[in-house]
Amino acid sequence: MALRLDPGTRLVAATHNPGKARELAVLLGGRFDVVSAAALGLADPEEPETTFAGNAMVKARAAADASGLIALADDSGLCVTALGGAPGVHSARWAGPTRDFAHAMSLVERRLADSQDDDLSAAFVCALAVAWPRGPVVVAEGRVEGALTFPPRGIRGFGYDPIFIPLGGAQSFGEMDPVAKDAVSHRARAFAMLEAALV
Ligand code: ITT
Repeated sequence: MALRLDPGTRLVAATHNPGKARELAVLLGGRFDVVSAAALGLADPEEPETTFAGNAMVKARAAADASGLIALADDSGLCVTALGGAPGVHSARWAGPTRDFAHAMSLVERRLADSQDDDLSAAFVCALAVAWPRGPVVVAEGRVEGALTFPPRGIRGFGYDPIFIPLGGAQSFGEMDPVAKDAVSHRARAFAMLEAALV
């Protein structure tokens, strides 16, 4: 089987996160026939792994096998240097069952204060995996370095975007135009690597 994605291929975007789904749709650029996990009624699988790549592969595998379609999954998060890489693969969990990111961002601020470390460096990491039904899976990881800022700035984007300023930038991801975020984001970098691996 050729590990390539021909234009027009039917794909399931295996995420239940609307912010990610929006960004993935832009990256896929209308080149594929994309159906959402929600539209297919796919379950939100457990994320048992300790790495972004491991979890992305689990999510893609589950969606591909359940739907019979090629699946694209994303596992991502914010890694804070002074917190030993937390929240990392637990980034969604820090927002609790109601996905309250105002709470998650203040938790990051409190944990930083507790650490008494003034290092504000952090990175967003994204692993994207493509799985073929009962077939192979390909994964790629992208990363963007930056620094945290408090209080949160901006209302664009999603999740932890308002507290993250990419290296060399002046605006937080929450303030940046979505096109500008896409030009440097962990998700866009993972996507470029995935495309390179698939053609
Ligand atoms: P799916 O598993 O259904 O894709 P999820 O939100 O549970 O959705 P993750 O387990 O990968 O996905 O959680 C990653 C969290 O990290 C996500 O909920 C965001 O809050 C945060 N995150 C990832 N990428 C981000 C980005 O580009 N901007 C802001 N926050 C981001």
